[in-house]
Amino acid sequence: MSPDCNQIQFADGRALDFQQTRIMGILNVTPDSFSDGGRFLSIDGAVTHALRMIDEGADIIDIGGESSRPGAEPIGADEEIRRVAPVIEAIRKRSAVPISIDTYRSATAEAALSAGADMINDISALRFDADMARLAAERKVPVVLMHMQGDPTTMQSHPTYDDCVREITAFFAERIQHATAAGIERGKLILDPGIGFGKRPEDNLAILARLDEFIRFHLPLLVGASRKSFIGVADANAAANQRLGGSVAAAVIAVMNGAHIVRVHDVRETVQAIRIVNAVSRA
Ligand code: YH5
Repeated sequence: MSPDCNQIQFADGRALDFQQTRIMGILNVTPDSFSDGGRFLSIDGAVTHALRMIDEGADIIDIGGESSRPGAEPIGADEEIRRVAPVIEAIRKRSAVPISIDTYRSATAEAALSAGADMINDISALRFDADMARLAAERKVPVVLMHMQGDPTTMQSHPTYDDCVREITAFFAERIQHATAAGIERGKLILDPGIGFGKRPEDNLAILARLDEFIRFHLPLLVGASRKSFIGVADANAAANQRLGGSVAAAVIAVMNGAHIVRVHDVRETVQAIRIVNAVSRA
């Protein structure tokens, strides 16, 4: 990858360029997201949803088997793999779309890569599983390094910062060092400030306002604000399914302030909004 991060390269030699903003569609594969009436996981439902997001313009599908919502209960790697691997295989049969695995467990990432995933999205930035960096280095896959204060079970209990953006900047510098020392090529790294992960509402707003400060690393920036609670806070605690307008606004601001990839639930609406941003910036 060039120093001004024009693209990321997958292990098979394919690349994703950033001539245009890239849309990462969220695919939650948890029993509550695609269930046949409760406890069972529907592979078909998840695959159908992925194909729909691809049709709507998603450039990457990000698959997660464990809810990383604040306070959610962790599951084991075996259950996580059982959820995501069949869905990855089924999408891979039907589409060449780049697939990202949203996990902090190396066993899950390894199974996902074997099933056909192309990149690792690690909300712990290689901190929670000591084998993750080695796996990423060996497989030569792109890796998202996301900032989080605390861990998913406790992160929203009392997040505090002097200066959130400065602390995230220092975190990125340290994590890039860690990743490259483990043998991951610098050009495989993608940085994500981790909106909603141990952040107060004002921290999330500051991240969006000052996203351009992370451009200094000359690495692609990923932002995931879609439907997160700070959007509800700005609208009388709007429910998660009532946050489309705020989510699209957050994606637009992220792109205007330098994001290369936005991670979203509502692909069609976000693609439409981002096309306008890109068209105006070229006008
Ligand atoms: C992210 O930002 N987020 S999972 C709470 C919500 C809505 C959505 C209703 N994985 C990110 O999407 N990976 C997640 O309230 C992520 N960046 C990256 N790289 C949390 C999520 C969500 C949480």
